[in-house]
Amino acid sequence: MERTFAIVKPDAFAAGHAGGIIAKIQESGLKLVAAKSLHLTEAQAKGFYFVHAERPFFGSLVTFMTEGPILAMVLEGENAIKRWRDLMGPTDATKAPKETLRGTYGTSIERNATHGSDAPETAAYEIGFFFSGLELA
Ligand code: 3AN
Repeated sequence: MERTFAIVKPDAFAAGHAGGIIAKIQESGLKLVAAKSLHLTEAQAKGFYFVHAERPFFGSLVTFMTEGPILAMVLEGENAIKRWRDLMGPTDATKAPKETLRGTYGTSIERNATHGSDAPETAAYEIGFFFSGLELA
């Protein structure tokens, strides 16, 4: 069993797609372990994306991620990290296959509807950033 961290980003949340994305998660067999909606502050978004701090798109990414509420989730299942990334599709929504979440709900490389951890270490960091042990019991 593996856990991964997922976000419905501000673009998809504002457009009312959180329900559709949760439905896809459940159809895929991944278990929704925990979920919460919140509106990130600038400091929180910078902390979450600290690995990208030196990238040219960092400021724009932080502005996007703080423009409105998000849905933060923990998903569980065999190979959950890869399965969720396969459901999302590639980072650039304009190149994502239509049947993927980013292909369906995203509009650009930045406004790409969803986030997913890319490795067990990042999943552990990201889950711990948003959820306490009590919320994951
Ligand atoms: P992924 O979310 O697919 O793992 P990362 O971790 O490389 O992709 O990038 C984190 C986030 O930064 C992406 N989800 C996207 O919103 C944004 N991003 C990545 N690359 C670019 C880029 N070249 N221009 C603008 N935003 C980007």
